[in-house]
Amino acid sequence: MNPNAVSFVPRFAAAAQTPAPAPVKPAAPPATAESWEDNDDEPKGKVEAFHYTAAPSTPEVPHQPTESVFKIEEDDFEDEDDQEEEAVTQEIKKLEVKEEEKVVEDAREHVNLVFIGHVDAGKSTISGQIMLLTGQVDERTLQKYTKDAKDQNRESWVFAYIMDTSEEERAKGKTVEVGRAHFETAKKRYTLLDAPGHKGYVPNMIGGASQADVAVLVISARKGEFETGFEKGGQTREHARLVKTIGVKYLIVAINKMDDPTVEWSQERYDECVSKLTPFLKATGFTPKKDMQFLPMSGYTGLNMMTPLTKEICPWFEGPSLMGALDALPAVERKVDAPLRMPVVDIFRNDRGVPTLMGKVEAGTVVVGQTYNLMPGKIAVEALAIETDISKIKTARPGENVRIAIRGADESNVSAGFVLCDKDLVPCVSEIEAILVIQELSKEKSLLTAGYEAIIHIHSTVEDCVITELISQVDMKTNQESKKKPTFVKSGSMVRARLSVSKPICVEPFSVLAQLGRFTLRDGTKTIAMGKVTAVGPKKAK
Ligand SMILES: Nc1nc2c(ncn2[C@@H]2O[C@H](COP(=O)(O)OP(=O)(O)OP(=O)(O)O)[C@@H](O)[C@H]2O)c(=O)[nH]1
Ligand SMILES: [Mg+2]
Repeated sequence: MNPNAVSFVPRFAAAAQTPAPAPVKPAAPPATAESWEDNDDEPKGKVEAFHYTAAPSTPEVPHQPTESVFKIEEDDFEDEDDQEEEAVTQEIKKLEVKEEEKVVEDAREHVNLVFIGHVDAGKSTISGQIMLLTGQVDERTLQKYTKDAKDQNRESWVFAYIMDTSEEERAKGKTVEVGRAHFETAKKRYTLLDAPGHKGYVPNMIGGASQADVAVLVISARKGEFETGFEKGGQTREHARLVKTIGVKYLIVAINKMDDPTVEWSQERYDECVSKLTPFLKATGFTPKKDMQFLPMSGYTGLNMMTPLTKEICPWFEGPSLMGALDALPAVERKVDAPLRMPVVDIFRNDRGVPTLMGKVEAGTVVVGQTYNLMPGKIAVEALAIETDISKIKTARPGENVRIAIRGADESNVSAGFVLCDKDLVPCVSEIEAILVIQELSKEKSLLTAGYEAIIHIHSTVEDCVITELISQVDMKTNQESKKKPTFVKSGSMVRARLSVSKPICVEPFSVLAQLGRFTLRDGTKTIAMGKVTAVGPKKAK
């Protein structure tokens, strides 16, 4: 995701709401000729932003924490030019005084939700609609977006404009950076991540998905679009495989655009999509009813998003609305008592100039006032204050997406990919052993051999790597490993291999902590393999 992305707060003060009834909207939006192009033109611009090995000292888009809890009155700082240390000390004092009164602990589960799927399936429209239906976009803002969309000849993208805020995204009608927002229901709190569907932005998509617990795979039921997005290539398959590898626990498959004139809530079309998708998703590792469910919906009209469908609209569907399905998911299992692991997605200065880490706690807890270590380098840092998208908290538990103001490090010595730990340090290595599931190799490099160079994406780290050894071929069905070392492997096979990374990275074996032990390998614009770390560090002598 874009580490510099501004949190979505069009109207911060909006009260948390229980789902509102879906608004009555005009009929289906006009389909424009360009609405379904998965252009081959390689997208330019912000895709590079994902390679955040070096965090920019001055973010292009200043980060705007939602109502900052680190706010201090102006006269607290008599001399603005004073040493940074002094400013930080003042900050801490202030924080200590106000700590008790401002802390808001919320017992509701926090869930990280990512919208994935082929380009133009409707991910941003659904995300924007959620913001609207949870009362976070006021009428005036919507009117402005309606006008902007009309001016750019993209009337039907009005809800997508709520999430797609950059000029590039609006001009193209495509998400580039992962959009981020927060919403709540009576039962849960959600961080929403709106991933781009275009194949050129897969690295950005991986960044967002790597923080998610639950994914909503958005499928367009519109005539021709389901076919392009799933049957004839498209990003549907790659996204589904990616989220499974990355550690997403539940998949909701939203068959979207059911209102479209080519669909008109047809049960036949819905069943066709479901029956074609099911075998593929099962093969990917999702089991219907257990960790996967389908539902029909329309992001554009808001139908079946917050409240279940009425019989007048759709007499044949008995299931829940999107929000009903999300709220009913079992609580995500969290490793509260495990050693602390929080991969750093970004480090920036908050509005008072205090270095602040952004990331998701994957295991363990972070408590204000305690000292921790940032790896690599074992840099000791103190957690001065913690805030989520909506409130200040004292303890961040696994699953929380937080910003932590720290003392002891800053953007000069810490960047994305570092991991915040307690005394129990995360392994930091330049060699790993892993099981790789080979995806689609290119025509030019159709055989994967020792010496293959790729880019590894693991939690918030992106690094160059090389496959140094193929150890054994693994049978996909039986998991049996060959005794003989393979000299090469092809697309669709599974192999145990050793990898060497250009710089030490923080990883855990998959069996210890899945989130720090799953990765993807990319080569150019392709995801060539997905992997699970089986051992860390140099090869052990036998
Ligand atoms: N009829 C109809 N059109 C929809 C619906 N949802 C989205 N669309 C249209 O589909 C087009 C693409 O919508 P987006 O929300 O930008 O799609 P996306 O999946 O975010 O696309 P990328 O970000 O490029 O991957 C727009 O013209 C939307 O109006 C829907 O439920 N019904
Ligand atoms: Mg989008």
